[in-house]
Amino acid sequence: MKITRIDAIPYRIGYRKPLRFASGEVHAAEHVLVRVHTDDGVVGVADAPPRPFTYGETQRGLVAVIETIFAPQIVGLTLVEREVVHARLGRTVGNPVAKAAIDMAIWDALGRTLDLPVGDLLGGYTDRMRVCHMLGFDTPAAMVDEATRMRDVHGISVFKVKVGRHPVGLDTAVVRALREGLGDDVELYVDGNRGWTASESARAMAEMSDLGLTLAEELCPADDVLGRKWLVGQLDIPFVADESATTPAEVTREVLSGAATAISIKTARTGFTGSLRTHHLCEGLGLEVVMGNQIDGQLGTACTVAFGAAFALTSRRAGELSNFLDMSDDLLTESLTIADGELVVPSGAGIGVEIDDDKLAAYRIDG
Ligand code: MUC
Ligand code: MG
Repeated sequence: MKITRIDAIPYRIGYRKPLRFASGEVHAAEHVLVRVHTDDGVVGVADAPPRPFTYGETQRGLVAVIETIFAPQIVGLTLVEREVVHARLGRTVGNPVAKAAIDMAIWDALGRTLDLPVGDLLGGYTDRMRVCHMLGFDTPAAMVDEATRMRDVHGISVFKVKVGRHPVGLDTAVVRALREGLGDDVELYVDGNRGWTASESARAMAEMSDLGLTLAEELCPADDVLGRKWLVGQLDIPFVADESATTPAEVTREVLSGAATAISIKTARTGFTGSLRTHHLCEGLGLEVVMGNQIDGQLGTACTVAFGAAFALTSRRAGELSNFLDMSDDLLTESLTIADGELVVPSGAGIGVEIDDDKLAAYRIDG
């Protein structure tokens, strides 16, 4: 069970259509595949999707920090020394995605070594989650078309709508069109990625007050301390902290300061070990939780659903599990399938998925 090597392999897979939101846009999955090797010949894998517009990590930066800073501190430890790994990686303040991928690849290797799924090791609550699809910026007609296709083809009935544009009417028109086009049976919520001010957010939420929204996420920056508190205090639905609450300490600060009333857990940035801590904190504080999407491919989505299905609190709401459908291809030997609005946790050992060597060879960009 001793870790002998960690690989960081950059790869690129194009998107069929870009995903646009208030803080950036993604045209291709330019991610890093992390592999943890052990002296038993086991290989654990996880995906590291850099989000430069949010956390400052880049694909080249991920490879460099894993190879030169993190791997040398981890090689030689065993798979069960996960708290030692957590403490060593935690000396570095930033680089959440690099740390998360190493952590999850270690859990994958542990699950493979023990021949058990990581979801069972983590909590084993259920084997599936309802799926929420995230809709990026477009015209009202195009976004209604996409949501309708997701509902008709995959049975998805929960949608997170990206907002935060100017004028705010661009986005409120989309949400209204979605409600009118899809009817009252679908669940709709909004995510602003900090694009609006507190007062713009308040105006937009007032304009949409008849549309039955269930959550509002990061509409304005948490650093607008008093404005955000003023906004959150007047809403009658939970306000989700996503990029403002990426660690248990940030969750505590944001919630106690009135900047949020619900939390997005993303395994892509807290791995399994950090997500466990955030989950337990949210449970103790009585906060609602959403399993969020860092614009993950299938490997990242398999991690999200494995963690989300492991607990009652994280599996209660639909998880954001479908945006890999926009990718032109993926790395797995067997594709994840969303049917009847649900994604079942892959049942194999570890994260439960296998990397297709030919696909990796075709898409890796390190020569
Ligand atoms: C989200 O929930 O914000 C967009 C940027 C990012 O880092 O994650 C996505 C989705
Ligand atoms: Mg978000």
